[in-house]
Amino acid sequence: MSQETIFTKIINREIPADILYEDDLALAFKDINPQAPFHVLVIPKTPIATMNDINEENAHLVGHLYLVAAKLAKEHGFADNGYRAVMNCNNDGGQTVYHIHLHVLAGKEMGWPPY
Ligand code: D5M
Repeated sequence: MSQETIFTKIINREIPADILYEDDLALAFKDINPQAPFHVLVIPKTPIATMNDINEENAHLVGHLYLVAAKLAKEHGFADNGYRAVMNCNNDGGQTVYHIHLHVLAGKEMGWPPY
């Protein structure tokens, strides 16, 4: 299942975003409602609605999101202190945009569990 969300508009530059990274497969931009000093979303350019829609054909894109997340965290100096990368799924997971995205949060010590 794939459907257009606000993130497709960001990929297509139809609405603005503070883009930090782009390659053929992924885009990373600052979250509009940051929950940490550094809060970036890493998304695949191919829309995948939820984690439930990850399959053998598109799983490589998810690995790529983690690669980009770690690259950005390292580049911004968070590798040693640490950071969090999280993907929310559906209502109980707190998902609001149905185009999968890895939240990359850093710059403060985070608690656990996340509620
Ligand atoms: O996270 C969805 C995230 O997407 C949430 O943290 C806000 C962010 N968001 C929504 N619209 C925008 C735009 N236009 N730019 C940047 N960030 C945005 P979820 O895990 O689905 O709750």
